[in-house]
Amino acid sequence: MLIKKAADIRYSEVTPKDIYFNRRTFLAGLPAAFVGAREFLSATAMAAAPLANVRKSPLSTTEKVNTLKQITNYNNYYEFGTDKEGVAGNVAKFKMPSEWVVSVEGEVAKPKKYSIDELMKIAPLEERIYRHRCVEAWSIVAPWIGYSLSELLKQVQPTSKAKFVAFQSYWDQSKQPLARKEIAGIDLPYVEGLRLDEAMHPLTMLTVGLYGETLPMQDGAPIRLTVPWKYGYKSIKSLVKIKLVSSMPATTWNMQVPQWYGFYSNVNPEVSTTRWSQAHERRLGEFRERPTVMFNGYGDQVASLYAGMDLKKNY
Ligand SMILES: Nc1nc2c(c(=O)[nH]1)N[C@H]1C(S)=C(S)[C@@H](COP(=O)(O)O)O[C@H]1N2
Ligand SMILES: [Mo]
Repeated sequence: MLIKKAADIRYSEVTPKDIYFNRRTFLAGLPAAFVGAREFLSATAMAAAPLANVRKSPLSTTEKVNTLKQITNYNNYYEFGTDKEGVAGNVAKFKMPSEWVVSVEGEVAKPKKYSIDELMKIAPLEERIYRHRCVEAWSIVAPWIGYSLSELLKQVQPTSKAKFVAFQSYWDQSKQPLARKEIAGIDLPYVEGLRLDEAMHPLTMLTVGLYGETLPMQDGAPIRLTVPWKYGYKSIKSLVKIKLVSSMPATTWNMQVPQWYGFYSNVNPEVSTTRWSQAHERRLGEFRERPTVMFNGYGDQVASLYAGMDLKKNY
């Protein structure tokens, strides 16, 4: 985030949105056994696997969706380099561990280490078309697949001491040679956090898929967080730990530049603490800027979480 400005976005050729529907038609033609009852080939396979029995969500926006090509070739994922257009190429060399485990722990009655197969079955999968707003003033609209994080948190039963949720990303320097502070410019592993009520909000999503298939590595495979009313850096990728805690946890960008990046990081056009003005944003693939909307347009659903709070102070 310290490297490139929004003006550096290269509007390279973009596949038509049709590719999505072509893929759909293609998937529809596959034998049932292959697509099968929420069949999930393997989180460890690099190739995207189709996800079946995905319901449409009423939480989706009807705005024009960005193409798969746009969403998977312009990424912030510093463990794989700081060049947004280079992440897609860098992940190709990465070999995911064959057993991916997400530990859900801390202030919970029932801590548990979940396999990806278990996580795929916590709740029915939904396609949710969300706006995503990066603090660098670019935005996308993406058809994520997953379910509300609250479904998982309910299973582990937070204790009365649980007030926040701390998240941690996968980090293994031997497999991610660019994931070093001297290159990434940030301390690793990447960590994030939410207040418990924010984490329990139905919009807060555990995301396992994109465009009908398992999540591409550059977008945070095999499982990530998606918090659509906050700046994109809150949506932490490739989760390995979810810990319920009693006090506000440390978060990566806040530790890095505290005067720029607060804990809450709600999208707010009136607060521009960073070197990017937050008043406007540019949707990937569009030329004209558009005004930024408070809470990224999710105010009706989330504003009540912050009743009585000074959002200029608590940025
Ligand atoms: N582990 C990890 N998660 C991360 C990041 C990162 O560098 N590492 N970047 C964040 C930022 S700044 C943004 S904008 C989003 C980008 O998600 P996308 O590449 O899927 O659009 O991921 C967020 N999650
Ligand atoms: Mo971002």
